[in-house]
Amino acid sequence: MIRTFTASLALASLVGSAGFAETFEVQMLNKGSDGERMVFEPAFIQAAPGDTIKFIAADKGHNAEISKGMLPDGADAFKGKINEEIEVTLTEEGVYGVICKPHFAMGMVMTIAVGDAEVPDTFFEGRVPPRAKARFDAQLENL
Ligand SMILES: [Cu+2]
Repeated sequence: MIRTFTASLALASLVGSAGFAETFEVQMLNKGSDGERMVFEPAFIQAAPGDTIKFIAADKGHNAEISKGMLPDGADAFKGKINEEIEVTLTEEGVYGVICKPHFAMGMVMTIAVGDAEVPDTFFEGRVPPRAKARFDAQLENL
């Protein structure tokens, strides 16, 4: 009896938290509303574990993928194809660095913070072009 009761409670809390999960939409654009070229908009999202991010191919020629190593331990990387609209649900707390592969050097990057996120020391360990680094730095100011 007790075990059954506990299981029902756990299920109820799962259903409850799923009910509050949010979906954020990110536009992949040749030109942002501030006039900047090759951008994800918004460029920074604060999400909660279990929230979904949907990348919209508003303009052609872009993709969304995790930059190598820029994700929390235990999280799954994702990699969209060019012009592909993808939806990813992020369950691990931490900082996720997303890039558009064709425009990485032009600084087409964005940051997603999930839960109580801190930037790990290893975040910039991989190859990050200067313009991408500058935008990441600005986005990380939000933390
Ligand atoms: Cu792009």
